[in-house]
Amino acid sequence: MLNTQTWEHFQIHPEEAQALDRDCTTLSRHVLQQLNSFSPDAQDISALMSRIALAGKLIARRLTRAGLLEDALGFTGTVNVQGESVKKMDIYSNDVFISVFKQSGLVCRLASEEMEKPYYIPENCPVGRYTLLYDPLDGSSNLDTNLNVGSIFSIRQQEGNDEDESAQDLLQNGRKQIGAGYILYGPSTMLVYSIGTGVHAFTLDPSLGEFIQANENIKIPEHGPIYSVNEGNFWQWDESMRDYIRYVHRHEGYTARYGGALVGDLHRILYQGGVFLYPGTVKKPEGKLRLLYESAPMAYLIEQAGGRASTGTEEILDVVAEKLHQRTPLIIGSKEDVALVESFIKEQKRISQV
Ligand code: AHM
Ligand code: MG
Repeated sequence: MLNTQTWEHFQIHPEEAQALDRDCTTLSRHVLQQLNSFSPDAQDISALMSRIALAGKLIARRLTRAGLLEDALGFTGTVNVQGESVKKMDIYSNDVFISVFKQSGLVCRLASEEMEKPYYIPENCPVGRYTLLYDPLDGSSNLDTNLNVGSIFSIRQQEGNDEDESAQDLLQNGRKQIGAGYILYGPSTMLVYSIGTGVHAFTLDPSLGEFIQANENIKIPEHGPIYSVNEGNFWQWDESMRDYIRYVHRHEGYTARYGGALVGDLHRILYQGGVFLYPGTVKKPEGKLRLLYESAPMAYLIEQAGGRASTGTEEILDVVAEKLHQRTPLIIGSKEDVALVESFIKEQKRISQV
């Protein structure tokens, strides 16, 4: 932000100068400021974030026109490694990330929810010693009705052999992440990221083609009114989850919000406070969300904003993945609300041990 002294250098009105200054706070400038350095590592992370932003712009551009294009929406007719039907936009978005990182010299390996095994970019190795993990289009079933979707990303330092297909080095806890964030494709496109120095949000200005700073150092409220969960799964939950939901039904001050896309649902909670839950169900005992591509990146971000993420019994960031596409129950959001959900889980455990 400009101080009065700096304004003196502008020939325009201070308010205009301030707006201009804000417009110039682009994502790449912000990343460099955060790292407080022009070292090669800082340059790499800044360039990496710019590439992620480019992926976001490409996906956003296609999404805004998808309904008008002949072949953009609908299913491909195939199923992914998780046994889920794949949408054409899932594949497009996955390919966008690969494409923007090819010949970038930044990322040696990409691991995505949509690919059984990591994708190596040999020409980037060993220069690019980072792995990017991502969910290219989270909540893509929302596309059927033109509702919000998102992309989730996580950056890790690569530790293993470049060509080791089992990617054993990724089977570590979420504290190994060096950055994470998401892109929300809503009424406007927003990119929210953290590289360990708080959580910062940017809005895409389509006229400039740049992500411009919207909020810096976002702090999630300690407690909030929102609970966000697919209540249609009530019959499939453990009794502790049902008890929690009964509790919010019977107390004043709660409001339900569930959009069916984690990025949008958590974005609202980041600003307004509350809790998002995707617990285990009868059909999916480990829940639906994937540890490495969804839960761990979101946990990293929410912790940076002062919130918490838990499986119900363990911090999400402490969970060591056993396999690449592992799922995990997720309770994430404001500290007090996550603790309240956990208290029901503890109580249920106590009762069952008596
Ligand atoms: P996806 O990555 O295959 O789109 O699945 C993840 C999405 C999340 O965005 C969302 O929170 C959840 O699935 C919704 O699941 P459900 O329809 O079971 O409520
Ligand atoms: Mg997803």
